[in-house]
Amino acid sequence: MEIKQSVCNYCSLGCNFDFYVKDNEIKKVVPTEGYPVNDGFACIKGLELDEQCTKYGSPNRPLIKDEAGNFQEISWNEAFDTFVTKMEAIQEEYGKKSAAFISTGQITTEEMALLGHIGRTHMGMNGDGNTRCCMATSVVAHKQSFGFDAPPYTLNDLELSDTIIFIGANPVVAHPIVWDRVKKNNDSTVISIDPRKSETASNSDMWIDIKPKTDLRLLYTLANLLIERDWIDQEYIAEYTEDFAGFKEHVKKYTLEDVTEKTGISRQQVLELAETIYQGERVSFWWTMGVNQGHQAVRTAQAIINLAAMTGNIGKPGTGPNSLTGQCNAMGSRVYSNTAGLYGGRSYSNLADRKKVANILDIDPEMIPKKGTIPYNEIVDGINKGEIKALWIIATNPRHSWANNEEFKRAIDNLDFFVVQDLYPDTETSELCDLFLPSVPAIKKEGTLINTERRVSAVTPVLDKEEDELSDYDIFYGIGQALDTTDSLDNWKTPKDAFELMKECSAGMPCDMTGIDYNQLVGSKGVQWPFRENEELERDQRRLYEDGEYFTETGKMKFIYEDIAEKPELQTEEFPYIFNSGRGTVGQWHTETRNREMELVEMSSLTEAYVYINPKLAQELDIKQNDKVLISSTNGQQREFTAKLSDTVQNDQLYAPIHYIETNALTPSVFDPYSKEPAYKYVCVNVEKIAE
Ligand SMILES: Nc1nc2c(c(=O)[nH]1)N[C@H]1C(S)=C(S)[C@@H](COP(=O)(O)OP(=O)(O)OC[C@H]3O[C@@H](n4cnc5c(=O)[nH]c(N)nc54)[C@H](O)[C@@H]3O)O[C@H]1N2
Ligand SMILES: Nc1nc2c(c(=O)[nH]1)N[C@H]1C(S)=C(S)[C@@H](COP(=O)(O)OP(=O)(O)OC[C@H]3O[C@@H](n4cnc5c(=O)[nH]c(N)nc54)[C@H](O)[C@@H]3O)O[C@H]1N2
Ligand code: SF4
Ligand SMILES: [Mo]
Repeated sequence: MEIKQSVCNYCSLGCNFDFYVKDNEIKKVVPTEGYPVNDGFACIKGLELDEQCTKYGSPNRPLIKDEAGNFQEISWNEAFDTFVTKMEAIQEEYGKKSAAFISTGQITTEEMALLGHIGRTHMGMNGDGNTRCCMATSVVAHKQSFGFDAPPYTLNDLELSDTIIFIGANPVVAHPIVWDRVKKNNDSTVISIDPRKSETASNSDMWIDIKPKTDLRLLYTLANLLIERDWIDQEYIAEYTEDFAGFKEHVKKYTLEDVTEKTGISRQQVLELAETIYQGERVSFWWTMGVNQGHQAVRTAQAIINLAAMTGNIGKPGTGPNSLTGQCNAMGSRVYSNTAGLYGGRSYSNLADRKKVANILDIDPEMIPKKGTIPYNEIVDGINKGEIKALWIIATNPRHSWANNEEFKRAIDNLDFFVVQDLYPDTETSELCDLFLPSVPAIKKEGTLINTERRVSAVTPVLDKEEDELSDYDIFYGIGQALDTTDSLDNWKTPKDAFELMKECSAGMPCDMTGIDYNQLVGSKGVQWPFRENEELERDQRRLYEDGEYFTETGKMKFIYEDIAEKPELQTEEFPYIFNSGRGTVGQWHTETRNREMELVEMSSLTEAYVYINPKLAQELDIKQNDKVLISSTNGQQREFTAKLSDTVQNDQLYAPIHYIETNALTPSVFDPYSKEPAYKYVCVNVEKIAE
């Protein structure tokens, strides 16, 4: 039996597994011992990677819709020709920007890079990723505060911390290995800031039951308290940061006076929290979607960064303002997808960067766009305004997952040509397309993924592809070859070629990976960037900013702050409750196209959309366990849910898992002004029992 080590392509932890393979069949999946992320542990999703595409998989060949609306199989060459002919005709008539793509954080770095090359450089499209729904806030926060989108930590910091503060993060469900590592750390105080008594809050030492979307006020109040009491690291501030004086002045107005009224947290608790941060020797802050998905999300993320920096909790073991990523290759998409930024974290607007990349790719610099893509929401708006006529979706299911998802359906109905590239032809999005391009799952792919702590890990083809099966890489390459272009794509022939190009683009940048040997990555412990050519790898856990050097022009971390904005809407008599949404259970993954293949998850998950309601509220509304309720949102939509009574949600709030299409029917089209990330987690609704 052959043992092949590869990486899990669900969440951003990037656990490694040993796949035992015989006669092109996976016999056993075992978490890799000694791998720095998961060291012999894993969650149910990774353990069932062998189930991928066994029950529902795709046809090997592409599908095209006939006049009657039924899919018909065609050859790959026909599919590539159709793709290119239709896209080029539309672009000819309406301009290059009348075609767009929306991609993902769930394909390999090499695939992302090639897609960026084909879609943006060659075809001149706009193209964004579903990472806009997820990480865009952290990206902007990092760029502005640190000068580069580089999350500072290594996961080992969880074990080295004496005070671990989760903000809008539920790792018990969403990042199980993070929680495992918290449990390994016996000497820490764990705090969870969440409006809901999430699985993580329930298992923490302290639950801060904050009112939804008031984190910024809490964080500014904490900063003010720490400054007033001189519980800060003056030396660090003076040496390594800039504009602390402005920040100090700014937070003066955020006092204990009205903190309880505004955030729902008692003064005593706020004080206790400030004291805990002060007394902690190694304090780490970990945030995810409860922060990133909000109407003032970037500033909230930066308030966390400010708090960590002013208390000297950055660049040292067990510290950090640490944003956890979501999807397996969110980090790859952030630096190598050629969408919002140019390869290697470079800038489209910088002529020297464009020339450098053109030189590496051996193309005319004029081919490289001079600015980043328009964001996801503007692509959807552009379709609805009739400016964008063709859309290509890769490895995401936006008919289900996009905020206010009926808007997305409306957009699809407006398109002249709609292409979906997925594992399955029956996702909510795939079934609406004109042309379906099937890819094999990651167990048949080659390339790399970059995890939440910047660790590059090898995707090894565990199984061989069957006849006519193509990976996303092969599909992009096929489209590239069908294009009428002078670029032969000769330097992009294989995933390894793409990796070598990206390595060159990364040279001298904070995400430098010129020291990584593609072949040696297989079966290794992975490598965190930066890792420069000729550098010795002394440790397999490395963090950034250990020397206090940031990537800003001044080399200092910037304090960034702003007045607190009005909430986009307030609870009214008509819409008195706040509708929050997020992950349901460990086994469930987003729109559930993949985890429906997993028997254990299928058996244990509910098939119908459900919502958590506080028992007291339920009683007031005469709602009993498992009653059907109708939820009406301020966005004009109403959907039916099954009521689950639970005191984990507060009396004026509801919580719905995102794994059911009903949830995003109700979410708003509200975005952070800087990151354009949807504010999924806050919308005002009403709920009523549906008469039997
Ligand atoms: N099992 C499983 N794991 C996953 C995923 C999955 O689908 N299933 N998806 C992956 C992806 S892509 C991502 S991005 C991550 C997401 O990981 P998380 O962000 O940890 O997950 P969520 O459940 O979206 O949200 C976290 C918490 O934010 C809270 N929250 C809501 N509003 C606020 C607020 O105003 N303030 C604060 N402080 N908290 C708030 C919610 O109540 C929720 O408990 O998970 C990854 N892991
Ligand atoms: N209300 C609410 N909505 C949310 C969120 C929330 O917290 N609240 N969270 C948001 C977040 S953080 C995220 S990341 C998004 C996720 O939203 P989506 O990206 O829409 O969710 P997935 O179900 O992961 O969709 C991935 C698709 O890619 C396909 N796929 C998987 N692997 C491959 C591959 O190798 N190649 C190809 N071509 N296809 C593949 C799968 O079959 C699936 O259809 O949801 C967002 N939506
Ligand atoms: S924790 Fe994340 S990376 Fe690890 S096995 Fe589970 S889904 Fe995969
Ligand atoms: Mo995400």
